[in-house]
Amino acid sequence: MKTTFLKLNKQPESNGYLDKHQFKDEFFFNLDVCFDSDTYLVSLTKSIPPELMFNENYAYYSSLSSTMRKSFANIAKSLKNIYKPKLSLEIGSNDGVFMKNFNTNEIVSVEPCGNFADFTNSLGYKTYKNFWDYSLSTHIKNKQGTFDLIYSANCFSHIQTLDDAFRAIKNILSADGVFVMEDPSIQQVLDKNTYDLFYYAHAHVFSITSIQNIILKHGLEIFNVDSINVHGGSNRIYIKHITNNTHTIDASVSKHIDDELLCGIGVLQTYLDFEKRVRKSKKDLVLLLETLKAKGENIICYGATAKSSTVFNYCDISTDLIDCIVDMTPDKQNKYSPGMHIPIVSIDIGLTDDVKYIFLGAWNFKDEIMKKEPEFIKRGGKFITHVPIVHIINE
Ligand code: DWN
Repeated sequence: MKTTFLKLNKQPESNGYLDKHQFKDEFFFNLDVCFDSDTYLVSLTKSIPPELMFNENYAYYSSLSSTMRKSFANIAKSLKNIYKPKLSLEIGSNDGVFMKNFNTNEIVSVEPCGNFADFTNSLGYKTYKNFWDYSLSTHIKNKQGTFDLIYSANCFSHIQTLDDAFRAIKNILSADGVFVMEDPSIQQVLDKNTYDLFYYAHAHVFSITSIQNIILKHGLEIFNVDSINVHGGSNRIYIKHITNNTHTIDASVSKHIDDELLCGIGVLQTYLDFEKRVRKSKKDLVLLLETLKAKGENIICYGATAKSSTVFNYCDISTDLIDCIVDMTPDKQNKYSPGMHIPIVSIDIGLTDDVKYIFLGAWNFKDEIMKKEPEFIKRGGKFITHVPIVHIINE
């Protein structure tokens, strides 16, 4: 049974960076989050058509952050060494940040966003410009057979039709094959009060337990789990056919599931308590920003993120509190943030000497960002975050 436990009010499409003339056509939906007591899956109560979110204007480039480039290079090397795949498949290849660690004849990919699919195809890779589903898996299987390694990062949490998506994996994974998926962890969201992981692109935020509950129905099972420190805390989950005996089930699987159950991820009250913390986080953040603003301080946001779109639209934070958002993504610069229409500029333009406070819209890259701004810190600049509670980091 599904119970809505969090209402994040009217939210825009969180990756919808706008020009002024597009303000009038912007759409908003009530963003509600629910808990399914049968599967323990946490999902958006209602989603929006994927085509509205994942198309040729998608502006999130995975390779822009050195943290993520390193993370993908490391996992690509490790998977190649361990599994020695003849042919690999990546689902959700974005700008090729993972794929580029393979030769063009070693990997194919699926990417629905046309700008990115065209880019990796132009590099000589084979990228199917489609959404991942069972019919596409059959089409690819007929052309290229089954795959020894399938990898998907920050993609399955975006897929609304999970049963069809896992049925497609079952269909195209070779008998000894391994499917590795990595997505944000609901346990980390509960621990860190990171309600901003909920936005339209994120149809779900997974627990290991919920994934296991879903994939068992499709003849698949988890055999290993790594907790990884990206995107606020994610799980890297290794999945095989239940009928396969060459990959032994690691103790990490039961350990993670036991930990999750101990933390209450299977109990509605856990999420009702979380909702109370989210409401307090909103109150505390607005109060802090209003107090600083009343003292005449200049405050900007660092990172035009889907996450900060959720925060600003939930907390009703606009240019009265945040002067601008700085971001190194050219496709986002000189546009406006979704919903609150805060101007997005390059770091050089937005981070002026009179800026005293930076709100971390990309708190998941706190270390990388603080390392990049020593001058700001030296002149007494302060960073603000709401994770795990609202506070000034280098007070
Ligand atoms: O699931 C998703 C995750 C993987 O990425 C997507 N649906 C959308 C996106 O979510 P996000 O926008 O919250 O992701 P990030 O990775 O937190 O975005 C970081 C933003 O900050 C980028 O626009 C780049 C920018 N940035 C910057 O300007 N300077 C990042 C760093 C590290 C920097 O130094």
